[in-house]
Amino acid sequence: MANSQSPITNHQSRNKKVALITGITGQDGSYLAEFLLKKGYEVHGVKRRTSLFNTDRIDHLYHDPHIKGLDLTLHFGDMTDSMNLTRIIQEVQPDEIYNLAAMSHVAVSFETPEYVSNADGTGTLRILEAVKLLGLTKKTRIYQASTSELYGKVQEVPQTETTPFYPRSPYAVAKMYAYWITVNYREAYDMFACNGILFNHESPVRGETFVTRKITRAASKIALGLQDKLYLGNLDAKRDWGHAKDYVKMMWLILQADEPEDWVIATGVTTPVREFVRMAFAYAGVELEFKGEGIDEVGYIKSVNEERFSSLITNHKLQITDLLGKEVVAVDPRYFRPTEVDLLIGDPSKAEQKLGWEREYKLEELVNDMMQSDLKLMTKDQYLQDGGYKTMNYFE
Ligand code: NAP
Ligand code: G4F
Repeated sequence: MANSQSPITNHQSRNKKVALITGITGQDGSYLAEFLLKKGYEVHGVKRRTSLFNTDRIDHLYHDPHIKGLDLTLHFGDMTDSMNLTRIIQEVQPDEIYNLAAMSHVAVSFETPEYVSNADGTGTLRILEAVKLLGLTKKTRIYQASTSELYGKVQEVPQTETTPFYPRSPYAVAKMYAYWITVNYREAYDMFACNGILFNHESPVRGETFVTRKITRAASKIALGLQDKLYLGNLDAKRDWGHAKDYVKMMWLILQADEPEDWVIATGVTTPVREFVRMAFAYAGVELEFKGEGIDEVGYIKSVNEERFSSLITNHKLQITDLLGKEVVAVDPRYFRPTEVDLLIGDPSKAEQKLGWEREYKLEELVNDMMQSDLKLMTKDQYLQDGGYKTMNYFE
């Protein structure tokens, strides 16, 4: 996709609901844009100026900007720029704002703490204050992308809307400010502003450095003979993983409720990272076993289901006998965090009862969706290599 264009705000004449999504180029932003366009919304998104195109996830939703009657319009912007955000909101006059933009990587937030507090914390204030200053408090409903990271060193199992917070990273602390400033504007100015406390959700377009995607990419490459080993950090951490497709629907439902409230969105099931690794390899017919402890723990290939493996990996470089016994997973302490969140498991009862929250994807289906997609992607790399082209190996 080329650069974004000046906004065309023709919604008043078209009688459509108008949504503004910050973070539209991210995992959730792309699924949400697709969902809202299907619902007949006029969708506007905020994207950052980048030196390379960063719109891969939404290119399929976009049309030539010179064609009139666009449903999707992109605006250059940044969560750290109040004037820019205020101008966009004034031009778009949204019925709904979904504030998804954030530096969302927990480990990276330890290295960029000041920036994270500005973009993820104060950035949320900028949105709320702009809506107030522009006199849109009665018109515009606001969804704030809050997170299960707020529970951090968990004070209760499972976590609910009333579980006390104990954030464990600069990211979580910034998101805690964003959570409370959203509650405060709701109470102070009678705004329809809500927090969705979403537990981890993943997909084939999950960022490559989050653990699930790192695993499904590596399992695919290892099966194809394009990578030797996957290095991970804490294999014992447990997460409540769902599919992003299911979760964006809840963002929308939260803004359609009768009253503005805060909601836990989770599956109620928790799984260790090690088990996710096992499930990813199992998709390709590869059975892993782990041995050793702590930083000496390794995962090796115990057996291969030849029929399954050969049906998926048609052009494998390695013989199945080469794979047996091979160590393919190891621990690298560089992926440990200064403070870790050991266990997350949400109780979604309130959303189930009051919003009718149902999930289409179970964990196994999520893993299968991601593996199917990454195997296809990596097979493309293999064809390129076989054709004499160079492909990059990213170290995630
Ligand atoms: P993501 O894939 O990392 O997307 C983040 C989006 O924010 C991207 O579009 C990114 O733009 C944009 N962004 C980052 N900094 C910005 C800035 N300063 N100004 C404007 N845009 C900026 O994250 P996600 O997984 O879709 O998550 C969406 C939101 O939900 C985030 O707020 C995240 O913290 C929160 N959340 C996520 C999960 C989860 O499991 N996925 C769970 C709970 C809460 P670029 O494309 O240019 O980088
Ligand atoms: O995939 P992760 O990086 O996700 P994390 O830290 O749970 O954060 C994600 O979910 C939050 C919701 O709870 C969001 F708010 C946030 O924006 C983000 O989307 O790590 C998951 C677990 C951690 O315990 C981590 O220590 O996996 C562990 N892990 C083990 N090895 C690793 C690795 N994580 C990463 N990224 N890379 C590893 O090599």
